[in-house]
Amino acid sequence: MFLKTDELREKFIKRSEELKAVSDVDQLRIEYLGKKGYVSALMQDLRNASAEEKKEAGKTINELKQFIESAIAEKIEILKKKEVQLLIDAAESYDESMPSSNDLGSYHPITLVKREVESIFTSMGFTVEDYSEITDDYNCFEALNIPPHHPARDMQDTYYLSSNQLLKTHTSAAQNTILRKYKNNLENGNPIRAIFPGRCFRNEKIDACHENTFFQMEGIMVDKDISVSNLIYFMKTMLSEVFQRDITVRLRPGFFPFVEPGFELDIQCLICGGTGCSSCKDSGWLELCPCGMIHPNVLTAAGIDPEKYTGFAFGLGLTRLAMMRYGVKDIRVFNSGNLKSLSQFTEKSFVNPESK
Ligand code: FA5
Repeated sequence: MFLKTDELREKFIKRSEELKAVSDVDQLRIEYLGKKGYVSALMQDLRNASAEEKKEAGKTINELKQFIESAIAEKIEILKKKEVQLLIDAAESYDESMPSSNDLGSYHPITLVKREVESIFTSMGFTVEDYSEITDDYNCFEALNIPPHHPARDMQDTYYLSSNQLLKTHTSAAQNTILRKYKNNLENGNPIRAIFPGRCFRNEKIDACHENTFFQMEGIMVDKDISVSNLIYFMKTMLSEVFQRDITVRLRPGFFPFVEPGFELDIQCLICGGTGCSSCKDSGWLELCPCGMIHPNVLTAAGIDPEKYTGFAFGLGLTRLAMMRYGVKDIRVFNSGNLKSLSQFTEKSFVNPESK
């Protein structure tokens, strides 16, 4: 046993010296401290040992565990510092002789808001996933507990393509693919945490708050014992980070076949302050982020056992969030291609390091 712990310690030190980025550290942590990692395996080996042996070897294993934990924390600190330094070095290498000009272009406000929300969620351990704009009936509806002829399909007037495919009507269409991609995480004792922004298409009647082409950002989290409290915590954190001030929200029951229970999360209209205007269809509220607990049929369709795992999902209206974030009264501005309007946003709200 002593031999094994010493060997593992040596091996760990060697591996940890080879790490180059903060993102690599997690893999090493799982290898050593995860449920199926080396330290657990050592603990398992002790099952048939005598009480005396257990006491002695248990102490040694715990020392090894503590050593690994603190070495990992130290390594993260070192790598973080290195990464920050790299950013600083890169920033310092900009060309001072370049003329300062706005002709270089600016980011679209939806890109800015998307990046902001992405960085909030990645700081909470979520991965950012990409998904195609063209999908099929199975992913967009059936895998989401919406069989053919289900009335919920009427809520999303869909553009079908001649190839039996369709333009995705919501980012939920990626749920099945992402759940499948990461379902092995669960067996290894790690949660699934992912966000997937994307462009959606619906044959909508266009007005100040509806477009036929708009952006959403889906988020999912699955693990043992995930509940509505976790969902509310993440929603609150995201909104307070985006707006950096108190905003009024309301949560009310909402029906979506792929969640149970389901909610509508509305934000009080920031254009009119809740008194009613064309941006919020005179209601004072804007539907922003429907959400709920993932329906067991959706987990089953992705090969995840709903008896063992639960999860939440949300579908954030990114275009509407950008409206509220920048005080844009009419959603049509975003797809207008009007550079005079669109180029205002970068400088007003964000520092854009790439434009240096
Ligand atoms: C959905 O699309 C569900 N997939 C959301 C969801 C995900 C529910 C996960 C539960 C769990 P809905 O059709 O309400 O739901 O659209 C979600 C958000 O997208 C809306 O609140 C709104 O902010 C935005 N949205 C919907 N349609 C439009 C549109 N035509 N123009 C602009 N934004 C829209």
